[in-house]
Amino acid sequence: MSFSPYRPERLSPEESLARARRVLARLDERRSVREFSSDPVPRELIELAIKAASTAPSGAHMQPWTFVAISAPELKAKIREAAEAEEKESYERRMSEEWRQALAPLGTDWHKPYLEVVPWIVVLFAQRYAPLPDGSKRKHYYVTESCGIAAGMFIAALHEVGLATLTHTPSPMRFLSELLERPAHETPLILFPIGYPSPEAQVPDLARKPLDQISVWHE
Ligand code: IYR
Repeated sequence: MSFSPYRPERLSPEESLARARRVLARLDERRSVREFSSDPVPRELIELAIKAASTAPSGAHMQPWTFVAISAPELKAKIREAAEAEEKESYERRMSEEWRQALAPLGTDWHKPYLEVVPWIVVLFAQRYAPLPDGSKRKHYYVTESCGIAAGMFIAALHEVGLATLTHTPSPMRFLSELLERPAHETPLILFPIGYPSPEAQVPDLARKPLDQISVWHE
């Protein structure tokens, strides 16, 4: 691999601090949304958010992700139907009492109407390896970590352009591989319903943990 110079602009301390506060304020405004508007979202906005996500670092730069973007109404209806079937089973039988209680304050249940309301669903698939033309497999490294970082950047990019999403993980997610006809080396990781929030959207009054509860310092 060839190398080239990397010289990002060095900011003054004041400018860095001002930007750090701005970034925090922007990210702190973001909320996971479960009530969406059906207003259309141009495909280009989704393309750009996927490209932004794909700037994420990845193990050995293997970029082990596939973003499947869906606006086709029939497919969204099928995804909703299959997700609700799995979620109903989970809520009514598979989840432990402890889990159910942890979710109770969020008020979630197995109904997922937003899967049909949103203009777009994007499903992030993790490529566990890459199949090579000779039938062998090229190893991928730190796949879940890499895809997790890309997912975070995707969410931030969507938020930055005024779009809302939800990290939805209908469990188990195998049905997505079948419905979306993904190959065996890809496993579904996160489903993102994407759109503008409904004007009536409500979000729970969550508190973010303060710095002293989420960090430990050695200076
Ligand atoms: N996947 C289910 C349940 C669920 C699980 C967790 I952990 C959450 O933070 C929220 C929901 C659902 O989407 O309803």
